[in-house]
Amino acid sequence: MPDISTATPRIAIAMGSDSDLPTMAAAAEVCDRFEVPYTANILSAHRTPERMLEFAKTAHLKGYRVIIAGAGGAAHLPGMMAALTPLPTIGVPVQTRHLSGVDSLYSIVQMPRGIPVATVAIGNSHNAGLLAIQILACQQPELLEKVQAYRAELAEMVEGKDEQLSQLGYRPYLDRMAAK
Ligand code: RP5
Repeated sequence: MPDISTATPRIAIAMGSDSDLPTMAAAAEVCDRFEVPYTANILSAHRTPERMLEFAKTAHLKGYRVIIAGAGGAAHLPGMMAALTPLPTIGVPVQTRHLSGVDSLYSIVQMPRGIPVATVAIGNSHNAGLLAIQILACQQPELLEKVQAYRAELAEMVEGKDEQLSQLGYRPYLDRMAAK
């Protein structure tokens, strides 16, 4: 595995609070898997607006190519960062206790014309990570190959499950799933 610790981070993972970290960790895991350097920061649109502004305004100058921003509730972070950066911004609606993340989803997805946030499903920072990788892969043939390999792995996994289901029948398959 190449040493990515000294490489320029290309993906910025931002979150409004450390309480978002369990959700956002999957985006970091995807970056690790694809060996793409990234940073993870807590930047609140409401509690640290100046820090968030500075980070978003200068991100492209520091070598970042994509921003992933996750937040819950009022969830202004992705939209505000998108407003401040020319980089593509991917929004992750974080699940909330009272409204299950529908509040976060609506807040993040309903951007005005001109300032897009590519919004993934509630809690799905895994897909945010993959989308960020795919954006970078447009300029990096070796990364594109890794994306293809990942897709092939997914297909193989599903085909394996299908085979098992056909062999075992649905009840034993369900029992085996419950035992896991
Ligand atoms: C948002 O408020 C954060 O993104 C988080 O999802 C939510 C709650 O934050 P904490 O009160 O847990 O710090 O700004």
